[in-house]
Amino acid sequence: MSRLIIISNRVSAPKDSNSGAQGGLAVALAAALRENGGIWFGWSGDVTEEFTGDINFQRRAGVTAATIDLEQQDVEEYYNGYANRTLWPLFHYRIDLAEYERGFAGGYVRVNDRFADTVRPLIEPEDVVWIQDYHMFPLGQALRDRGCRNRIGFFLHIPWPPRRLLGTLPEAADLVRTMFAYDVVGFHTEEWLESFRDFAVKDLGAELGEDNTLKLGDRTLKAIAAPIGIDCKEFVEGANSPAARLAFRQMRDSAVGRDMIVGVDRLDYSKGLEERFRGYERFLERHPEERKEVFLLQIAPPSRAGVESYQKIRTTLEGLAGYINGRYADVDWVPIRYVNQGYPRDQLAGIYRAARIGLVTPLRDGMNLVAKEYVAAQDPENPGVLILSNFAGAAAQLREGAVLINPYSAEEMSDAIIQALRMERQERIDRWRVMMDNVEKEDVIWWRKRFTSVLMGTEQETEPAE
Ligand code: ADQ
Repeated sequence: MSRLIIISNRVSAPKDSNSGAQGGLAVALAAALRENGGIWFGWSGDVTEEFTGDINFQRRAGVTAATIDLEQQDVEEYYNGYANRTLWPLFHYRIDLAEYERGFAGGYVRVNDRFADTVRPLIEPEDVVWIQDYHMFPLGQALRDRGCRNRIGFFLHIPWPPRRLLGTLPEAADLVRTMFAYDVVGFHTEEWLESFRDFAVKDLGAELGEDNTLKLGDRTLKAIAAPIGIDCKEFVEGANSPAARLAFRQMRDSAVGRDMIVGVDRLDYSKGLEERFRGYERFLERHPEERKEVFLLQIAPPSRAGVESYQKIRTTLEGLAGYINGRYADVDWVPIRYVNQGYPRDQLAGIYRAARIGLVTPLRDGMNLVAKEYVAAQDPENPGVLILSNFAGAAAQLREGAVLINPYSAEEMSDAIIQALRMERQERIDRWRVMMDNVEKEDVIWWRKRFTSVLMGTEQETEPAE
């Protein structure tokens, strides 16, 4: 069996094999590494004065983690810059926030070259390489340029934008051309895959073959849709753990008979938090009779604080939560509990379970695992209702059971909240069951196997570098 080399911006190999703190993706990738053997390579998260390329190896819970430090300028141009100020907003359809700077683009290529230089000597001829996410689009090509003939796959965790949007990026054609270094390219949904195919065919002149194979020059890649799931079994167990039961009881006690609506998101403009608050406000305005009967718990730990648009969204939300609370709160009731910290996963599961409604309303999201976690945490006898944005990748799998909305419409959000609050228990159970069937079946292990089986089954001769 081939060893697996996983490469991602950050390495989150679990500290111990039972650690649930990491989330499904890290657990699934670590499990793949334990099964196949191999290495998880990436940035340590630390900054060094001058780049040395020294690799720090650590053995963590049966997984070998190999990390390198980057220079401050690398972090500014590659991570805060091209990844999070250029690609992230663009790929989430926010070209108004996307910054196109040659300095960022240059830093991005430089850091990908640094990754390639350092990881290349670790790759043995029979290894299979699996690269994760938008920080690393050109890494496959950089490895090919260094004579790497291994099978290489790439998985994108965020949406792929429509071709006309992508076309606004000055480096778009080059970036997509480099992706033909991969043997397999994976997306969460058919929609993201179609947009990629569209660009490759119409803008680069790639030839579309059977089964979403795309040929450009002497390279052929296979594009697949492989929706990521959660570690459902672990999450259900977590939801029944003592920590979850305690969190559940505490939430129920503090709710004093009121229905709780919960939102859990990284503090990111793509998650539609401003629109969510406005939709909830519309609900309070339209339904005065419900005012003291419900409250919204919004958990939003800050992320990417080094990027200005994230500082702005944080300020906006603080203002909006304060405004809504000021306008509607009473001495014995606050409409929004706005919390900026993270919680251990078991506790989170208890909180999800105590919520009558899970409000997951991103404006754009590759998948959205919170939607699936909310479903997995529910009490099968008395489940809550998932209100889900039509623009989350998760909507493709959960559309039958969720109440789907357009998150840009405050009225739709308000109507969905009232529909969910009034929904009979039997309808809630029926809707939950169809969603849970999917969350159980297409879990994170299923996702990982789907991707790696296609990747490992792909045979392709690559000409050695000149
Ligand atoms: P994210 O944008 O980070 O991931 P998401 O899929 O929702 O979005 O995952 C967030 C994770 O963080 C969840 O597991 C959630 O439980 C956890 N989390 C959030 N807030 C938390 C808190 N306060 N305390 C503890 N845990 C918290 C990117 C893409 C997504 C895609 C994933 C995986 O943007 O679209 O689903 O990768 O591919």
